[in-house]
Formats: sequence, structure tokens, C-alpha cells
Amino acid sequence: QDQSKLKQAVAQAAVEEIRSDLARDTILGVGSGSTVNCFIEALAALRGDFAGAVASSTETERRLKAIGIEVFDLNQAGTLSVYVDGADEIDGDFAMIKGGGAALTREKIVAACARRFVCIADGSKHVRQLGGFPLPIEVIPMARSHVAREMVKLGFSPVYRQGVVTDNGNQIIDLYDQLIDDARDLETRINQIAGVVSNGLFAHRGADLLLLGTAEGVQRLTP
Ligand code: DER
Repeated sequence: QDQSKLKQAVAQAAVEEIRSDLARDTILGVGSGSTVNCFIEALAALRGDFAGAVASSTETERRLKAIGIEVFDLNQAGTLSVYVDGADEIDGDFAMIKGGGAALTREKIVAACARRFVCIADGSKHVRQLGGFPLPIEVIPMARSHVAREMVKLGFSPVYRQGVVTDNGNQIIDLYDQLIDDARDLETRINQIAGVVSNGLFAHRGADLLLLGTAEGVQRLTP
């Protein structure tokens, strides 16, 4: 099956997964990316069964509003019952690399406010070891060269993602050429570097459920 059918299958599975959690006052957390876009389309079927959503990007906010789902400010929403988002890679510990869509900082914030993180991904994202996909870091513009030099010391090849400004007005550096041995340690180490806003390793707080789209159907995997 082509990848878009796999994305639609996991999106539908996520709607089925959260259906029973929904109440009139429920506010969902919704991530970003093409798989999440399929989830938003599928979510239209549940419109009216829940209060609305907190979006992790302006693009997600636009798409939610386009299908009539109310979008809340996170500061009004409090703790969310569930956060649904994609990943660029997810490993056997349910740690992820995210940020391919440059929304990693807000995704990490909204995920931190949710009791459960449901990751939806096609099978190509499921890896034994993280790092095949370049690891994104969000940096304050003035710190970009400093952070790049620090990442070279850690053995990475940093590449400035030209022309991209995040929803927070910052820039992205992508880290190439190194597989990740200890994702939790590296997530912490990168965050210590002056000028780093956040990084795309979701290891300290990974997914609680993975809905994985494969040719054999959707696999429902838990840690
Ligand atoms: O940027 C992100 O973190 C997205 O969730 C990304 O990781 C998944 O995007 P995709 O569903 O388009 O592959």
C-alpha cells in the first residue's frame, strides 16, 4: 500500500483509539505533519463529541479551524487527556526524533501537558536506533553558529535549515552523520547549550502508544 493509505489507516485508528476518552469538555492535543493532517480530517467525524483542541503549530490550528473544531490557548486548556502526533523516527523504547516540520518546540510543550501521547506513523518511521533521520534543534538566531560549533564537538555535522523561521521566530539546525546511542542523555546535553530552545529528541517523554501503519494492517504497540 502506498504511504498515504498507511497514514490514513493510522489516522482512523487514532480516532477509534480516543473515541471512548472523549467527553463534552475534553480538549485534545494535536501535533503537526502529513500523518496528523489525515488524523484531523478523520477527527471531523467526532466533531461535537468534544470541546476542541490545542494545536502545536499555526498550520495545525488552521486545519482544525477549517473543519469547525474550536482551538484553545494552552494556558486555558490545562492538562490534556491525550496528545496525538507523528514522528520522523520512533524506536523500541518509544523515544522519537521529531521536528521534520519545524514545530518541535510547541509539539514538546503540548505533549508535556497531556496524560497520554499517541504516536501515529507509517512503518518506515519505526527504527532500531535513532539518528538515521537528521536531528532538528530550534535555536535563537544569534546563537546559531555557537550551537553549530558545540554540535561538531559532539560528533555531528550541523546544517542550518535555510529560509525556515519557526512559529516562535527562531531557526533550525539539523544534525547529520551520527546514530544516537543514549537518547535521554543527548536530549539533556543539547538542552544545556546556550542558545538552544529545544531539540527534536523526545526520549525523556516518549510516546505511550504507537499506532504503526504496515502492509499487514495497523499495529497497536505499547512500551
Ligand atoms: O515535525 C514533526 O515532528 C512531525 O510530527 C513529523 O515528525 C511527522 O511528519 P509526517 O507525518 O509528515 O511524516
